[in-house]
Amino acid sequence: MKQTYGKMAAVLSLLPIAASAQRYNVVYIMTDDHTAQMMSCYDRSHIQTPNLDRIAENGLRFTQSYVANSLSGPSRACMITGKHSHNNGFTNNEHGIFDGSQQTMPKLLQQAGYETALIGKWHLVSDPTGFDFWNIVPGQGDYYNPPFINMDGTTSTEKGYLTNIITDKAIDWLENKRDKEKPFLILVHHKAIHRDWLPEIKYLHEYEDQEFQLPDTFYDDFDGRRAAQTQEMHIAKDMDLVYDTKMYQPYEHTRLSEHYKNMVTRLDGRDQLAYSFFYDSLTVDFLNRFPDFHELQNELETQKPSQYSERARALAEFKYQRYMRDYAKVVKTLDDNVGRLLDYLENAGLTDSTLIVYTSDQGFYMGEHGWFDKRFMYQESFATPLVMQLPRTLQKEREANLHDKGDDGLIHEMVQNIDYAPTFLELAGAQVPADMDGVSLLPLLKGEHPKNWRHSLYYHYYEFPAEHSVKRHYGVFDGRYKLIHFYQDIDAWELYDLQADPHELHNIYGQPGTEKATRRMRKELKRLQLQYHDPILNDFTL
Ligand code: SGN
Ligand code: CA
Repeated sequence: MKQTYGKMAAVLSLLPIAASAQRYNVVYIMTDDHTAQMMSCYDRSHIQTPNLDRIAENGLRFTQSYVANSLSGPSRACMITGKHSHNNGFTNNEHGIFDGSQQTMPKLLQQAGYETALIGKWHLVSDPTGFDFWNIVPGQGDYYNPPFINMDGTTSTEKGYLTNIITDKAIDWLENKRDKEKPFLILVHHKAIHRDWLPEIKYLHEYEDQEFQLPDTFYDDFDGRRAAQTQEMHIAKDMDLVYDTKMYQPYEHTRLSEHYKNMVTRLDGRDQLAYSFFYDSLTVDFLNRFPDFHELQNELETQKPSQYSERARALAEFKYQRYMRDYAKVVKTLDDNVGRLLDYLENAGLTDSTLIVYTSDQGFYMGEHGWFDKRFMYQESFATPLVMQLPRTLQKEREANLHDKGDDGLIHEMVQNIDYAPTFLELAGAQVPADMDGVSLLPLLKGEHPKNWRHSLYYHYYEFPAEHSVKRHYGVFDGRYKLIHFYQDIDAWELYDLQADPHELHNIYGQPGTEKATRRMRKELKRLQLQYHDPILNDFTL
């Protein structure tokens, strides 16, 4: 009898947690192109991001967080469906229209009694479905005085800087628009830190005294990596002097100078003056320093990086510093705004019952290999930052689980953006559909280390031919070895041992001594393609 009572007490003591689990809210903040190298809880070498770090300090930081396809639209589609690109149908930005009639996590949460909202960048072409409220920017959105598409199909232009406006709208929905009787999911999707890194006017002068450290691989020649040799995302070679580095001269036309003018002239008179005053004076310095910039740029475009002359290197490094400074400014406004949203959630008494997630749609290159942009399965763009602040009861459950071991707030298991949907569903007490490719992260959040956790990740990138010229590829990563196959107009295999070669400079595929690792990784790749039903399997015999 005593024993039975003990068991009952144990069951009863679980009830409040189970019941409250039904009501957890989710605030999901996703930026665009924000990479771990520019977030101080991941990497302290460049800038400080105190508010983003606050989420990790109060909660968790994932050290092995990856995307399934390193590009905006596809990444968003993976996140919202919990499925790899070939299973949700949105494989690339250029030809896709997201099929909004399919099963999605927000729809399933609605069915579970949640109120759902989406604010900011959507980028999936069709109108959002599964949201009680949405207010999105068209396409990539604009940083200055941005237009928004409303649910009735009308467009309104808002005054101000996009990152601030998205946060205002998110807070307004949380405070005034939602049904406070219901648990909620809000997706706060920023355009920041997307190209061409236009700063908020008040931060124009930030980071101007900082010299950013050049990555060791800045002058990489891509030996042994055929697909990397033909990319067009090189700071020295491809970055537009006007559009990207903002060295604007009225009579100097570049491929993207008109595009640039259209963006900057969105600013109101006084702000436009402040903007022009700032960048014009930098342009004057630039012209004094590089009167021969046409010839130097020509050298950057035609020579191997390791062969650049000293003057050409100076121009390449000038472009790098401009890029880093402007990117850092855009992060600064973002960090402020995440802080503002966290303060709101705290003051509104919502943190106890809310999971707060911060991530990006993919990582980005900050000069590693000489690059900007993303797309490749190499670490900087395959990985994406992921930090979470847990609802109080869940945090307590975690602490109880980790009681003897201590909690360093780090999760080292391999996770992927297809896992968010199952996680939010399980957190809501809803059924996770069997056809989702991702798995719920809830056990990891609770401090468990499931023995059968995945030991490898699958990746597939499709957007070629397209801007930046990154060839199609798929691959597998097991935490140490990475096997990649570039295909379509190329047939090139790459294998890296990240333990020996963390910067992925030495493609060891086909080299003596790698036979065993290659066999194992090819087998694993095939296993994942079968598991996820990737039709590419029919095109290649592995
Ligand atoms: C735009 C950018 C590209 C970028 C893609 C995809 N060019 O086309 O540099 O790779 O978006 O980015 S721009 O001239 O318009 O700035 S994504 O994050 O949306 O996938
Ligand atoms: Ca992006």
